[in-house]
Amino acid sequence: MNIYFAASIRGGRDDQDIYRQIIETLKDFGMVLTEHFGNTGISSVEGTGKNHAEIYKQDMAWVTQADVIVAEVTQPSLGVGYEIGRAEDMGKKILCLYRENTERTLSAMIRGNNKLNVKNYKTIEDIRPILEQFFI
Ligand code: 6K6
Repeated sequence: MNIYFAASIRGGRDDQDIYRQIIETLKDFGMVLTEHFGNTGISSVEGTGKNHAEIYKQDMAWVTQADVIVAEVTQPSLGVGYEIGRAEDMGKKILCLYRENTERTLSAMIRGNNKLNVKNYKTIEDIRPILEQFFI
């Protein structure tokens, strides 16, 4: 099971420790192609050595290769929204995880799309049961 984990980078890295913990849990369900997105060392401004075109090409290749997409959508991110839309068009199974005890409100383009599985969570402890249900 190839899993593409999508999460905000340029949209903001406030939740990076949560991303890291979700990725750790996801690894029990399959191979996480984007494990490095949980690195707490990634900032929203510094690059990783790859140019933008290389990042786009690599990420779209991984989305294509993935069996499922799991996106943390609490922090609004253009890149995550784009990946979700592309993955939907490819017919991928998509889980969107939204942390409900924040000031942020989820876009209607995600919340209102019945092709997506959108699940609210409060704490990291809520993630495993949500994943167990999704990966059945
Ligand atoms: C890291 C820090 C600054 O630049 C980087 C390297 N950038 C990226 N590396 C890999 N994937 C990226 C990068 N920027 C965006 N993405 C993809 O878009 C990831 O798959 C994320 O799921 C999503 C994040 O989009 P933004 O708009 O929040 O950056």
